[in-house]
Amino acid sequence: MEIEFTKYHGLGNDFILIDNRSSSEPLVMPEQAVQLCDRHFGIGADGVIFALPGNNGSDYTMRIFNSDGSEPEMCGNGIRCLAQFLSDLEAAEISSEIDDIGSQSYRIHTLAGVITPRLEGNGKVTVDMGQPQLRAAEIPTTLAEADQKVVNQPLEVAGQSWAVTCVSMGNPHCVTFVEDVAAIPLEILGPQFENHPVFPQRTNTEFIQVVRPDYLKMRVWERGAGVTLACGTGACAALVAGVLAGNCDRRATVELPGGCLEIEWSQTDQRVYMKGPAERVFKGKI
Ligand code: ZDP
Repeated sequence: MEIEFTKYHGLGNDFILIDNRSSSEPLVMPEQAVQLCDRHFGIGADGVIFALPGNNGSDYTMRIFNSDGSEPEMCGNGIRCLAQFLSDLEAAEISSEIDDIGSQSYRIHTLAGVITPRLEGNGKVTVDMGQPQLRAAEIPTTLAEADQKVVNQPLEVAGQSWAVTCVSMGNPHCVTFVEDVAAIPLEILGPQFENHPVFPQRTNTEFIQVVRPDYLKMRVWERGAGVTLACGTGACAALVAGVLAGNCDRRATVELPGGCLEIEWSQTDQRVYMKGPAERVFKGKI
């Protein structure tokens, strides 16, 4: 069967998007997703994302397979790409007398609850990422008692003790503040954090340098995907961790290797808002 796909990226975190609106089961299996994500033997991507029909009043459902075939609960850069993809699909379907649809938002059902991306009309997408979850059992991690937060907790990795702060944005994140992110051997440490026995669902791993309280530099090792140029949920987790550890403001720019995201942890509703780009790259058929 021929399947159409469109390639998008958010700050170099790249995804294969599949129009799956006619079926509630993904058109591609996890093993096939691994092949498609391969940068030499496939299309090349950090993950495959499916736009499925909505349920319980949501407009659409998002599912995603990482490049190793595992299925994460959420994906921040991916949901910006999904919003842009849906808008492009809808624009192609309505006879286009209106070329500027302007601001547009979607209620997307994910394994991390309903997430609401809004297209700003300038190539940027703002996402209401919901409230972070901070209790150890919610991350999940065994680094503290089930109902306790994990803030600057010592964790032994590669013969060294790291002060880690854990945050769930629907998916697990382990955040470590360091003097100089460029000096971190990510390829060596990443897998050891990801697969550490204190993280039963494995973990995404972020190293953060506080340049100013409103400007963070981040490098990320993603669960199931390895080194990536950007991670939206990771940038949100980094800011939340920085606030918990007293290292940064509630609103900051997070600079990733692929570019910058604007993140705010709202005092009013305790939700995290992420703003950044989503770009279409090319279309094809599998
Ligand atoms: O939690 C995980 O297994 C991640 N690899 C999912 C993907 C996260 C992502 N990079 C993001 O931007 O949040 C897409």
